[in-house]
Amino acid sequence: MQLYHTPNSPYARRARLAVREAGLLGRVEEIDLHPREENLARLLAVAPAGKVPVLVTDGGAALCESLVIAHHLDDVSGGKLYPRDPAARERALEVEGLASALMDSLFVRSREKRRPQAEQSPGVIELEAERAVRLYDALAARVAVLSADAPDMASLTTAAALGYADGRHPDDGWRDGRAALASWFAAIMKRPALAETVPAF
Ligand SMILES: N[C@@H](CCC(=O)N[C@@H](CS)C(=O)NCC(=O)O)C(=O)O
Repeated sequence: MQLYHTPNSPYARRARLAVREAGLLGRVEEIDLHPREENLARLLAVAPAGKVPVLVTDGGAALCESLVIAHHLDDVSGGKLYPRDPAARERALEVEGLASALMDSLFVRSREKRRPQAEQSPGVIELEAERAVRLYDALAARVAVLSADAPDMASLTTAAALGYADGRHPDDGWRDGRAALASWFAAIMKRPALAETVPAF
């Protein structure tokens, strides 16, 4: 398999974490497309959406969307990325959804803030900042579902989203008043998969 990524993309990090924690690193060639502008033609050759990550499977399918990629890697690994117990699986899916929504919100706000000043929408920035606060709180309230010892996609998506918050939105101060979430994040960051994929913002 081949995984097209860029080092600072939280979505690509989610997929790269999935590869590692599913024990599939030996079967996946990671292709770094940074700098993006120079490598756009290479990306578009496999991905009409023009977004990373993209996973080209052993069967030659080019999968876009990090969630789709995570599910395929779960299949390939024989179910290493999601709990099997139905109740635990539901809880994990709930948290993965929240973390995914946080990632989207942080990314939208970051992109908005990188536009020329005259094109920025203060309304969008404010809306997304408020959304992020709600989602930090929701994740903090579900910290019991997160694991640093045996992380599933709920934990890996949350770690990728919070790592992106550290890089792009440090002023959010997501650790403030969320000590248990901060402590879990510090613990999961010690795993090799997390350490190997730290973005360089
Ligand atoms: N929903 C997609 C989002 C992927 C995404 O937006 N990737 C960004 C990098 S962080 C990208 O490639 N953006 C390029 C663009 O918007 O043209 C996923 O989960 O994979």
